[in-house]
Amino acid sequence: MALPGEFSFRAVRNGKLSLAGAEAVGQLISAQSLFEVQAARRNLGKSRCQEFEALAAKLRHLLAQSELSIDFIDQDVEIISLQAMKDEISGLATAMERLLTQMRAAQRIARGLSVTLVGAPNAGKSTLFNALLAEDRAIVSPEAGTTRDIITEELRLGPYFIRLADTAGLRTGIGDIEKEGISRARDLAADSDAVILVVDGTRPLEPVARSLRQNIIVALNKCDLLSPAMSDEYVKIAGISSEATVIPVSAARGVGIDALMNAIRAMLDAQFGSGIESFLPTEFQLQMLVASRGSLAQVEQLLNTVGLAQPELISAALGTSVRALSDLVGETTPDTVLAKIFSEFCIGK
Ligand SMILES: Nc1nc2c(ncn2[C@@H]2O[C@H](COP(=O)(O)OP(=O)(O)OP(=O)(O)O)[C@@H](O)[C@H]2O)c(=O)[nH]1
Ligand SMILES: [Mg+2]
Repeated sequence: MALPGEFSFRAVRNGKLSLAGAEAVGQLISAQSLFEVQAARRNLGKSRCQEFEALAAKLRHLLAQSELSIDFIDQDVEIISLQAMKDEISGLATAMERLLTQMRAAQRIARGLSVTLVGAPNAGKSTLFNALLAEDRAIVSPEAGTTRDIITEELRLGPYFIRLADTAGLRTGIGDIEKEGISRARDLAADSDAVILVVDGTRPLEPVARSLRQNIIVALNKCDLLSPAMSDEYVKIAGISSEATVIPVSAARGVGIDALMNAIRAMLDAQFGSGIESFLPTEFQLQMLVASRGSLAQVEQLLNTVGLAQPELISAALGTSVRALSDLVGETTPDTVLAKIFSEFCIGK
């Protein structure tokens, strides 16, 4: 019987497939969303590794300069000036940081983002939840305290897969079950990538709903019962931050739902947009880039403290940085790492 990932492993061993390509095959097999499928397909393309290879090439060039400085240390020849070295390194560090940000954002998108509806009881959270899903999912009633448990459903929004959550209405002075629901709602809101504060525009804002952190979109609900002037007035009186995006909606009538969707999309784009077209790294690949960046930080520190006086230390750190990148693209990956990568594949493949 074939071992896990044996065929991809043979392809890599025989130079038919790059290691990054094999990782992309693995990502494709385990993909759970369209985003992951698309990212894995992009990763399969050869060009995806070029960014890392270009970085590695620049690092190798600097390493060569540093090695030359060791050979000529007794003679008074300057191979590369301190300033030139510093500039090169800081350029590379910036490029790596940018890649890291994009790759982390891509990982977050792949895992799915969370958007949570919170607000006072009866504000219309469950009605809005149903309207966003275009499905009669959560129970809606005129009774305050209808929703207790957190209800989640998946929702597709452009490139994002979202776990949309409906929660218990936030209020004080109630029974134990509802209290537990409220505490869960608060915890979830604190961990969410975007929070929608649903407020009932016909009632004063509950103070308990004000103490939420940033990343908030205010859905000013029941606007079917309000004139536009009343909506504006509400925002002022309720003391909603002028920085918050306020979208008037009528969850019951389906008004303003598209505008709300667009606001959510914009909030997610601001945080994760850089990951949409990015290289989606495996955990190993991300670790290698972090390691490479870490060694570069050591080089920066050396340059800032002893300058070029100890080129052998600079060479060592540059060497470590290059090796991490080579591991990332699979030029020099040790057998233990290979075994680990392929063990996560299904039999054969
Ligand atoms: N007029 C009007 N009524 C609405 C609107 N949205 C919700 N309602 C009504 O408001 C009441 C409460 O709605 P729910 O969606 O159950 O409110 P909730 O925020 O989930 O309430 P809890 O789960 O108790 O915290 C229901 O009677 C809804 O029909 C709206 O846009 N306009
Ligand atoms: Mg509810």
